[in-house]
Amino acid sequence: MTGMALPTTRTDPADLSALGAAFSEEERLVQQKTRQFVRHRVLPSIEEWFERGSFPRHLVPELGQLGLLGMHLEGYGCAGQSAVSYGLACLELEAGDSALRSFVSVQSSLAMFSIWKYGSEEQKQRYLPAMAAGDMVGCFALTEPEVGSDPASMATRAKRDGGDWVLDGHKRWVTNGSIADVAVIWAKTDEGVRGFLVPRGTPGFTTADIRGKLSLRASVSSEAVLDSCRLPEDAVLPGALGLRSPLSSLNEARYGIIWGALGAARCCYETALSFALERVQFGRQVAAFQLTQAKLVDMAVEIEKGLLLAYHIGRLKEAGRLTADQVSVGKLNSTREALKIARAARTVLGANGVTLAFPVMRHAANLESVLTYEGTSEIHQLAIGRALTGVSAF
Ligand code: TGC
Repeated sequence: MTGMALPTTRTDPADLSALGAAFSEEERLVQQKTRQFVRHRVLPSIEEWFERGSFPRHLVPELGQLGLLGMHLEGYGCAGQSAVSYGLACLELEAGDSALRSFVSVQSSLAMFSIWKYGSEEQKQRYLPAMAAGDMVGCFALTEPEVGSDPASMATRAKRDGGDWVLDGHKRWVTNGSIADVAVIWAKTDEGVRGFLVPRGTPGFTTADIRGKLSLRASVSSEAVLDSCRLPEDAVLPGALGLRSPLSSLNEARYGIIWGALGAARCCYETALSFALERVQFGRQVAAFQLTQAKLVDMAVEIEKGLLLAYHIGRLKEAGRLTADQVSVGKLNSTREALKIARAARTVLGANGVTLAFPVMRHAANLESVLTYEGTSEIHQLAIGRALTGVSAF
C-alpha cells in the first residue's frame, strides 16, 4: 500500500499543529486586537514597570474599551464572548506579562464573576457595567496569612449585629487589593462561608501593598484587614453559601491561567528561537547545534500540546461540560510546562537570559507565582489524584 504524500510546506514555528484554523473569525479578532494592544501599550514599558514594581493602572480603562473585562460574561455591559476568546485574550496578555493577565483574571473571573453569579440584581447593576468599562476595579479575598491551600480553615468571621454584618479578619495575597474600588471578601458565618461586597472607604477596612516581591512585580498584591468592619445587610452576596461558591469562582480564574501561562511560554520560546538563529558560537548559529534544537523542539511541542488541551477545555466550557478536575489538569499542565520552558529558554540565551533586556527571566519569575496561586501545582495534582483513585490525599 502506498502512503499518501503529505505537503512539505515549512511549518509555522508558532502554530505547529495549525490549531489557529480551529478558531472562529471572532476569536481570531479578539486574539489580534489583544496582541496589538500588548505590542503597542505593554511591551514598550513592561521592563520599567517590572523593575520599578508598579502596575500600569492607566491601562485599565483601555482594557475596558477593548472589551476584555468580564468578556466571557453575558449582560451588564460585558462582551459575552466565547470561552476560547477569553482564553486567547489571556494568552496574549500573559505573553506580555503575567501581571496584565492576573489583573484581567481577578477583575473578570474572580470579582465580576462572583457578583454576576451570586449577586443581587441591584449589586449587578451597581458594579458590573462600571467594572466592564474599567471605571471600577475589583478584587477577591479568600487567602489569609495562615490559610492558603485549605480555605476551609479561614479565620475571617462575619457576625450579624441587628440588621448589619460585622467582619473581622486578615486577608493576604489579594491581587488588585490596594487599587480596588470594591472587594469581594469571603468570611465564615454561622450559616457557612459567605461573600461580602466591601466598597473602598468602608470604615474598618484597610489595604496595604506587599513589598519585596521578586515575581509579578508589575502587579499589585495586597493585604486586607477587616477590623470591626460594619456592612449593611445588602452587602452580602445572596446567592453564595459555602466554600463551593468561592471555589467555583476560582475555577473561572484557573481556566484563564490554562491559556495565559502558555502565552508566557510562547514568548520565552520565540525569544530563544530568534536568539539561537542570530547568536554565533564556535563559528555557527547556536540554532545549528543539536542540543539547542532539542530544547527548541521540546518547548514548541509542549506549547502545542498545552494549546490543544486548552482549546479542548475551552470548548468543553462553552458546552457547559467542563469539570473542576479537568480545569486542574489544564492548570497543572500549563503552569508546570511554561515554567520548564522559561527555564530552558534562559539556558539558550546564556548570561543574556538573566537580564531585563530579554523577557525570559521576567516570565520565569512571574511563572513561579502562577504555578502557586489559584491552587498550587500540588493541590491540582491531589485533586486529579482524587479523581483517579477516589481517595482524598489532602
Ligand atoms: P471541601 O472542604 O471538602 O469542599 C468544599 C466545597 O467546595 C467544593 N469544591 C469545589 N467547588 C467548585 N470548584 C472546585 N474546584 C471545588 N473544589 C471543591 C466541594 O465540592 C465542597 O462543596 P460542598 O457543597 O459539598 O460543600 O474541600 P475539597 O476536599 O472539596 O477541596 C479541597 C481543595 C484543597 C481542593 C480546595 O480547598 C482547594 O481548591 N484549595 C485550594 C484553594 C486555592 O486555590 N486557594 C488559592 C486562592 S488564590 C488567592 O487567594 C489569591 S487569588 C486571587 C488573587 O490573585 O487575588
